[in-house]
Amino acid sequence: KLQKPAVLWFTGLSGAGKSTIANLVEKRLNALGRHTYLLDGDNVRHGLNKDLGFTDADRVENIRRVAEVAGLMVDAGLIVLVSFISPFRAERQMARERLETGEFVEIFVDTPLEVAEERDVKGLYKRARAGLIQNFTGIDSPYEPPLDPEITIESGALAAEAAAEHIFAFLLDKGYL
Ligand code: GGZ
Repeated sequence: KLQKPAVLWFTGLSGAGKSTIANLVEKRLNALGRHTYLLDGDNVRHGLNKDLGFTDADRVENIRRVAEVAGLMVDAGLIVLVSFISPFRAERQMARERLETGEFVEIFVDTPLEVAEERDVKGLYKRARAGLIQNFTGIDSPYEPPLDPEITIESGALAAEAAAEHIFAFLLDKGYL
């Protein structure tokens, strides 16, 4: 293989900074000539998964399909960046088990609820608090933090660029690049 395929699986609350960091990491990988694909709500929830909402059952199915697609892309040799809340340990574990040892890099974007809610870039937390959105992660739907992620980003403290740098350094150090 010309490059070592892998899934960089970003998990964390809405507004934690997953997609911002994933985009920066992808740019760095592309600058090295690595072929990548970034799976996120924008390109999956409007198409493949447009039949799914935010009940527990729908999130489980959302992540199951995302894990399958990420696995197929790894079979094709890509470095796949996955950016979903992916709130449940069991489905993240399923995604890990779909792959070979070392191919799954779990990145916990550990932004506290208070910080994400304070930022509230899209006003979703405010709407959830007002009861206008149901099953909102961190408000009335659970988030199960990873117990043993490969990387933890405390993005309350670390700016997105620094977080991307940290992840890139990990990939270099562990022989992914
Ligand atoms: C959580 C919701 C909800 C509810 C809409 N709960 O900040 P965003 O807007 O851009 O990211 C959130 C996104 C979460 O979708 P995921 O596919 O990542 O979730 S999961 O992995 O749990 O399936 C948010 C928006 O969708 N959003 N309603 N109720 N986030």
